Amino acid sequence: MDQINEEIISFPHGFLWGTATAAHQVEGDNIHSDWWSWERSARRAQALKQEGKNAEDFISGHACDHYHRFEEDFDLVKRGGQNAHRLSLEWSRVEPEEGVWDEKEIEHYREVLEMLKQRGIKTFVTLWHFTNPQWLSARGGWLKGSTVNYFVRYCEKMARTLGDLVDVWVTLNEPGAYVHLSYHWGWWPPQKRSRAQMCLVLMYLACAHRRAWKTLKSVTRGTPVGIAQNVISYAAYRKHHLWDHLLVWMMDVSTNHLFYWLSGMKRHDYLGFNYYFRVRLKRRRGSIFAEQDSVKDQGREVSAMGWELYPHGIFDSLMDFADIKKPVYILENGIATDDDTQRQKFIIEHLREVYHAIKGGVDVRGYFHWSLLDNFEWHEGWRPKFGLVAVDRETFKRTPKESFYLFKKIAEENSITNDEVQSSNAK
Ligand code: IFM
Repeated sequence: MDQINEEIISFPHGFLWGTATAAHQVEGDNIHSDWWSWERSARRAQALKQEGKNAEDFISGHACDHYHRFEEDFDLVKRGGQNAHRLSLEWSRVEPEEGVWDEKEIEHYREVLEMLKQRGIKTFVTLWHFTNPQWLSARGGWLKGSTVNYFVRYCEKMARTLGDLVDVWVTLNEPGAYVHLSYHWGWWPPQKRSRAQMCLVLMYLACAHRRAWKTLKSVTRGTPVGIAQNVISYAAYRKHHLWDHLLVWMMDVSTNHLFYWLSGMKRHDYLGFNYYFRVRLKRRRGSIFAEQDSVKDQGREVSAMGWELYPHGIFDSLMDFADIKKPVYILENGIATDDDTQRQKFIIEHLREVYHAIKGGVDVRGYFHWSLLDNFEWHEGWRPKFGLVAVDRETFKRTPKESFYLFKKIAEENSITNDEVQSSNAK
């Protein structure tokens, strides 16, 4: 990698600039996935009714129709100066029934990846991004050890049929976030609320990654394999409160580091990070557990998700892993907002911090903004807008936002000018 130029914020030669998406959030009509059936379940409908919400706003439906419009979307990627793209394969499409491969869908993904290759765009392919085939959920999903075998079989099939078109494999997306949302807080299918089940699922996911790594390496030798790990920046609410600091340490270890320990650092060719926010922790009154400080009430800048914006957190998270001498990719970083000026500021401020981490010795090789398109944000539905490109919910027309052009300029120049930094400071 080249030297960093100190005068302007310029990134190493060969740096990858891209956007990330996930199949269920953009493709549309993933009728064989557990999310598809959950979105339509009586339990979900009842809960939304009680909250006074319109069920239609929480159904993925045709999503962004990316399944049919991927060519147009990849033209946008190219036009946007991006040289890499991260997408996910939908397991339930390629294996809609246990052991039955849908060759037409595999062919579809070949076309998708070829389309990127033809445009000279590097392909980062996620094998599992939260959704499971319905048949797998019916057998107990990730609470069952047999799921690990099914997952490895699926990975092997994908490696044999698509491996020649993949530059980087991402086995799992945010295993830590998934176990919390699906097995601890019970917000996502299968809506369990059990710490014991959460730990069990995390163990199986770690085992799945370890075995998938071996399999992928044996089929597609030179292709790097890793995960997309959700990293959170934690801070103690009270500066001199030992217990708050202990909680910060415990949360940091259990969410940011534990999965690497369980799966073994040797089984990660690179570190893939998804960074969004900071969490401030304090000890809950009369309990040994942590309570999250409510930032919204304290005038701090938050996104439409209620997440505290804290650009310096991406630097802290990167530096925390600086001793592990591996290539690093920021596989997701983005903001849900209706205010595109806020998004532009977010991009500049976070990239500045990434630059400082590179200067500090972290081998960051690429940055993927979440997301290319305004897409389906899981249980939050269609309200949060994460995209550099707006999508009309009726016509699916794509309209690039100002932030799309800002990102294009940065990607094409591989740097951020002082003017851009100044104008983001003024915002
Ligand atoms: O939309 C999600 C994505 O699927 C995983 N990482 C966080 C994003 C924003 O919530």
